Amino acid sequence: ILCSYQNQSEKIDLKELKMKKIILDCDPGHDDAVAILLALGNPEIDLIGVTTVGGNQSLDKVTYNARAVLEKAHATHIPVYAGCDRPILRSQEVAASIHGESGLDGVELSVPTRPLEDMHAVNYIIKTIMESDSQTITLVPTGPLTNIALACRLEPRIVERVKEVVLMGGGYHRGNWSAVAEFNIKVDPEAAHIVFNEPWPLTMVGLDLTHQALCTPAVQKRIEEIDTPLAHFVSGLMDSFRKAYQDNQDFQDPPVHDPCTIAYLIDSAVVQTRRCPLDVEIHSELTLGMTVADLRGSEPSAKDCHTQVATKLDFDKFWDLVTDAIERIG
Ligand code: PIR
Ligand code: CA
Repeated sequence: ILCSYQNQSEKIDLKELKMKKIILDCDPGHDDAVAILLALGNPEIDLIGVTTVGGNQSLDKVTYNARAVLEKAHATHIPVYAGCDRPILRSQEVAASIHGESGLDGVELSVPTRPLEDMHAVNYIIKTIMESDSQTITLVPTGPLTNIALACRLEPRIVERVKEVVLMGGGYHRGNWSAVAEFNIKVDPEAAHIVFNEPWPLTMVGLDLTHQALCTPAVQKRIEEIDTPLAHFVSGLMDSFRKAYQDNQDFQDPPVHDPCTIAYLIDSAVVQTRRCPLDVEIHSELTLGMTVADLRGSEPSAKDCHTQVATKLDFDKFWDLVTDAIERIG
């Protein structure tokens, strides 16, 4: 009996070891909310903490939203840390035209029962990375990069300890907040410049990829058929996200950007990538916040190049992961 108990606990340890430990740094945001749910509901991912940053809406609003989404998903064990309330240099610009006044317009939010943690997100990120084994923590930013940039400056040793950074932001062929710049990068380009230029392994899951993650009516029907309060909550989010994208971005169906980062971490076959040098434009007015990818020549090796861009999404596999996560959470 003792022996089988030991084996069982060893198995549990092995399973936990296999799970990817992530900190999700977000600004919910309709698609950030789906990223939280995919991270919670997938067995490969160990969501150890959620940090928030002013972005889609003010810091107070997106922090409340993160807690409300966790509450809705019965995940009050996940700690939430509030971070920076504005960009490093520039004045704040929110995406109310897309996410509304609340940041999660269109649904009724659960009242969070778990209090907000009493530590700044930047300090939490540093403390967690410095106290964990090296190469065990993955950072997943899905908002402006203010917290991550400041963490690098406050404790530069985190850079070589982080396993990898998988972020939603940028794009190599178009923008959504200007012709060439994507919102998360455009609103705090200096922060993005810092994060892209640190030598850690970095995957840019940009608009080239996320514009393939459309929540079509067929996809939304699948979500509704799960028929739990959480599934109807997600469907409600998608209704208002669709309306905003039709009214403001000339899309029929909304692209659900942020969970693509998590999908890549769960199964790298869902998101194809291409290694290439990347940098962020911070000097020009016309192209401010543009993520410039050098796609010339043959693909460099990981040894020669620490950055890569996401190129192609496996649409069916992606939505299988999202619906499976919503189902598992219940
Ligand atoms: C901002 C967003 C989404 C759409 C627009 N038009 C603006 C938010 C999303 O939360 C995502 O992280 C990223 N920023 C996409 O630009
Ligand atoms: Ca976001």
